[in-house]
Amino acid sequence: MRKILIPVAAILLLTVASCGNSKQKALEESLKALAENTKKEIAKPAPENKSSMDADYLADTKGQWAIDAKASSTYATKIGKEASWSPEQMIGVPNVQKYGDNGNAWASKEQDKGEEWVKLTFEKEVNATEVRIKETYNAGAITKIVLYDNTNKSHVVYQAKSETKKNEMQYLVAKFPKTGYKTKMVKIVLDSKAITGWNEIDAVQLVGE
Ligand SMILES: [Ca+2]
Repeated sequence: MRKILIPVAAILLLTVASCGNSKQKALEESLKALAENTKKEIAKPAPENKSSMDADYLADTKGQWAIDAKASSTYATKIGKEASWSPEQMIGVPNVQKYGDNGNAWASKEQDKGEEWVKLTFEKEVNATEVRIKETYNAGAITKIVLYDNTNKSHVVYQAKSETKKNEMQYLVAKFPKTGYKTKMVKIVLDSKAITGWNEIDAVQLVGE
């Protein structure tokens, strides 16, 4: 918008210079209005900021964020919480606020190798009703969610074809009837080949009581 306004202002200035005094005041006022509009444009917050998408989930007393994380592979070159793109980047509350490649999220070693998985552990065992996965880059590659009960038996609670590639942040929310078993471990399977580019995950929440 600013780029358009500046040439318009320049034309108006030239007009003012070649005009008689009678029209000058009106033109000066137009220029003033243009300048004010420009300020308003600049003052607008960035439209990409979608941090509010986390608010309801952060407030959910039945939701837990992961306390431990593992993955089939990682783009991280070092081990642990401090390493960008490590599995540990999925631990805790979401901390990626804008769509894009971000070291505060997990990324696999290769972009489009094929099947990848991540495994999250939560503090408290619950009868689960929902899993929420915050995808922050090249979203849509998740094909399966598996819960493990306290005998380590696996239960598939979500299975789907990968979605269409999304160039925006999203939560994949899988809802299912309350499990008859207790769980505190979630495995997420991704078809990284189906959605080109790194399919990054910022945080995972397990819902239940
Ligand atoms: Ca994160």
